[in-house]
Amino acid sequence: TGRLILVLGDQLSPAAAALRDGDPARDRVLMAEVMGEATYVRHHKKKIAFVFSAMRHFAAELAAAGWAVDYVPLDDPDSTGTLAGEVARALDRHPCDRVVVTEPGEWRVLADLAALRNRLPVPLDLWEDDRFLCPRADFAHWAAGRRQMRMEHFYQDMRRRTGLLMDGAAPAGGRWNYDSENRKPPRAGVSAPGPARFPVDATTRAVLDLVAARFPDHVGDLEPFRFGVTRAQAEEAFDHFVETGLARFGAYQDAMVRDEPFLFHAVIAQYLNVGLLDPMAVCRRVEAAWRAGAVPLNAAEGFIRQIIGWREYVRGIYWLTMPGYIERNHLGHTAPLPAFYWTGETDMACLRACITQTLREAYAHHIQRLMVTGNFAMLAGVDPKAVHDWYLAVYADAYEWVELPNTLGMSQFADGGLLGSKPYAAGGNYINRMSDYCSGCRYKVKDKTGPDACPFNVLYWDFLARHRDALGRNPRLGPVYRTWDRMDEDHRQAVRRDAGVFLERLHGPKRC
Ligand code: FAD
Ligand code: DLZ
Ligand code: SF4
Repeated sequence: TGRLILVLGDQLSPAAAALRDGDPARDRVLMAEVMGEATYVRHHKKKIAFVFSAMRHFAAELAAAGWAVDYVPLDDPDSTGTLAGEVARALDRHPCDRVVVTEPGEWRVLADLAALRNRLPVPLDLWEDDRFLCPRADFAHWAAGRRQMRMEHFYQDMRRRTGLLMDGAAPAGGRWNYDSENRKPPRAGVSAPGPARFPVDATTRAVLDLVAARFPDHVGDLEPFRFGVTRAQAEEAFDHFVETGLARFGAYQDAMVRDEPFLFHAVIAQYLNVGLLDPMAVCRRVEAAWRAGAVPLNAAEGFIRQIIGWREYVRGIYWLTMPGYIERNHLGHTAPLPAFYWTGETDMACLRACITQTLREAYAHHIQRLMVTGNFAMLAGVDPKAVHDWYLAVYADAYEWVELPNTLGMSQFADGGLLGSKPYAAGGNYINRMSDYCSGCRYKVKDKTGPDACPFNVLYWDFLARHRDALGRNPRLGPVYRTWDRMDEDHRQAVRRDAGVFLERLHGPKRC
């Protein structure tokens, strides 16, 4: 009677293991839009629309390729609302020998499927997701016995393993990492090509209407909707980036420019994470562009490092440490997330710009996520779980396996340094150096204390002083603490007083 192949919303690739192994003449595919997945956080409306439309287009492609596809739309009146419930219900409709699934990307869904396994009349097989370049077992092996895990070491191993940007046993150009060339501040008037934009077809139109009707209380602007929703469109979007953005990707990787939300970034994580692009294929293409002389090495290396380095590294950490990781709160932060994270209504221009663009586009680039919204939440002592819920909800590319280590570990230091060696904390100077936000702000970035001082300036030093027990022995913070200690006592008191007043206004009394 064949098998039932469950294809999840982020497994939209014929190369996903369970599908690759299937036989259209014998097996049946199940795909289901379910309220459970659409509401486990208040996902951005654009994110839900992107996932549903990409699912519907992929189902149509599978059907055209000869598969029997059982597609359960969100408004199916008999839907159970959960993936597990839909598998059980599909088996009633179509008896099968076994259920097969490519391993889900999130621990939560894996636990649901493991529980379902005990209730089903037929076996349920989970296939390793080999769309990733470093299998979970290999990461565990790499991590075992290391006193400290560091991305840079992992990345060098991945370069050797994949052969990307290698000349024999040596890294292309003689160095592994060209990050020091990737910190150009924004030039005045720099204008970027922006990502490829796609028209809304009838399938997407129906999804947009569904999302508008069913998720009115979710965050973000649903329209204009410009994401690609098929493999062909995702590839077109990536080609567009290689041709128009990649050459300057490296140099301006850390820069932030008002009214340029995408700058020279690829804006492809949403495609990679649902399976519409393949990580190894995009890296090969970028290496080829460098070898053909079309882009500089610092751009190609910087891009490839994000994919075979950071992306694989955070996934390895996620599976190595879950389910405990999500509970970590090394700095003991308990404050609520400020309400302006959901509206953008704040007079801090950098936060206003990053949050407003996030609500509009379901996108912000890495430095905006890390050094503006993430940095502020950490300096303000926000509960890392609340920060995690926000990042998981607001970005079109957000899935827990990649979002959680980036948020909890990299941006909030809630894992105490497992993922990165020191907190990414910074005052206004950093934001001023890397962006043009401060010139349009009511605060003065040069003021260190007083009514007009940039809040990042007082919060930064207050954070370090508050957490001296947890951070004071970190060798990478030694020079910073020495600078604090050398400051005049009156100044230090003024900083702490101003920070206290600011935090009390932000969170209410007794929250800091
Ligand atoms: P580019 O800057 O063009 O980079 C190219 C690709 O490299 C990305 O598409 C992505 O696949 C990969 N990449 C880059 N940095 C990272 C990283 N740190 N971790 C993993 N992959 C990386 N990325 C997600 O895919 N989903 C998330 O939910 C997510 N949440 C984040 C939360 C925080 C607090 C931070 C600091 C970062 C987060 N990132 C996340 C990483 C990164 O910000 C995004 O991958 C990137 O901004 C996506 O935009 P892009 O495609 O234009 O990336
Ligand atoms: C993100 C998402 C959303 C919004 N909706 C669905 C859905 O209705 N059906 C589905 O199969 N998958 C959806 N997804 C993706 C899942 O949440 C994803 O498979 C898990 O988070 C595991 O990574
Ligand atoms: Fe942000 Fe401070 Fe600059 Fe204002 S002055 S934009 S709050 S860094």
